[in-house]
Amino acid sequence: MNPNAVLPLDSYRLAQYAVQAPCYICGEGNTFDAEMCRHCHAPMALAHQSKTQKVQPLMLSVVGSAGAGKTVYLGMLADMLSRPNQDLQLLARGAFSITLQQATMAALSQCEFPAKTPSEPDRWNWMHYQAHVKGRRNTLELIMPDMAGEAILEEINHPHAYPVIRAFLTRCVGAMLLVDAERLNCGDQQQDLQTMKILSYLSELENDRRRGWGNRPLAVVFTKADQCDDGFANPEDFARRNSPGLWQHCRERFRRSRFFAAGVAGTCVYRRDLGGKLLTPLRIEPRGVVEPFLWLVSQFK
Ligand SMILES: Nc1nc2c(ncn2[C@@H]2O[C@H](COP(=O)(O)OP(=O)(O)OP(=O)(O)O)[C@@H](O)[C@H]2O)c(=O)[nH]1
Ligand SMILES: [Mg+2]
Ligand SMILES: [Zn+2]
Repeated sequence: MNPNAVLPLDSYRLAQYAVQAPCYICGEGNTFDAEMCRHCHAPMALAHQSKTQKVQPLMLSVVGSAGAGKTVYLGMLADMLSRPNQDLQLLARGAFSITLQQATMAALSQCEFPAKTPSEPDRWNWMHYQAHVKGRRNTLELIMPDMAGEAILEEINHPHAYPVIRAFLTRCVGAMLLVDAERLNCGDQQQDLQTMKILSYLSELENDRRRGWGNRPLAVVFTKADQCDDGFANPEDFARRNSPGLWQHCRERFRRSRFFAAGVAGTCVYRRDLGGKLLTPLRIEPRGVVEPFLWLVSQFK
């Protein structure tokens, strides 16, 4: 060993760990190199990206019970709006924002629906997009996660079970509430009750009348309307007849709510599979997908 050798000290590297990076969703501190927030599991890329931008991103949520069609809807919406020359064009920020679109379109192109969203928040897909709206000078920054319906209902039944859901829904400026029209049409009361639970949870999140959910825009979207044309004709009337609890809640507690109907698939058939019967879309015929989102975005001046 040479006693005169100069060894560089690496301990200065530890200094950067002393400065905490706040998570964009829950605000808690994390190390500068964390990939996901250790408190709520939201990607830390959201915090790093928003620090570099002048405009603060708007957070929009897509809520609904398990199997309501959130993943299919969001994946198709992202795909439709990523094409140029439209009233609203979305441009992904960060490769992670494209995963949901990629997985959904890959499944649909093979005549399959995408897999169920896992309940663990660290496995959710987050979408961070830059939105160019025709006739508008400034672009908008939007953040939308694809949350699992089971996790949403677990948080509602046991508040604080999923801190990321509570933190996100508290800070959101608007929401799309997806409701399974096919199940409602079959007289499934659970769908109505679960959506009423979601609305009650939202309205109790913030007491302030002006800032609370009663004053935030809410697009109620009847999904799978391709399976019951009734929904497309007049979504509000469909709500009044098939989901009276939801309709009443919206009228009384959500001043800025509007009803829509959407469908992604055309004809669907059941295919026998090892696990039993599997619903297979023979054709993809998106209808009414963009309208609720355009309305929601138009609510932010
Ligand atoms: N006919 C028809 N079926 C649909 C449509 N969208 C979804 N589905 C059916 O509904 C199922 C659930 O859709 P998802 O998008 O995975 O539902 P989700 O709300 O993300 O469910 P979780 O991930 O459990 O919260 C799909 O596997 C399809 O069988 C649609 O537009 N039309
Ligand atoms: Mg899903
Ligand atoms: Zn967090």
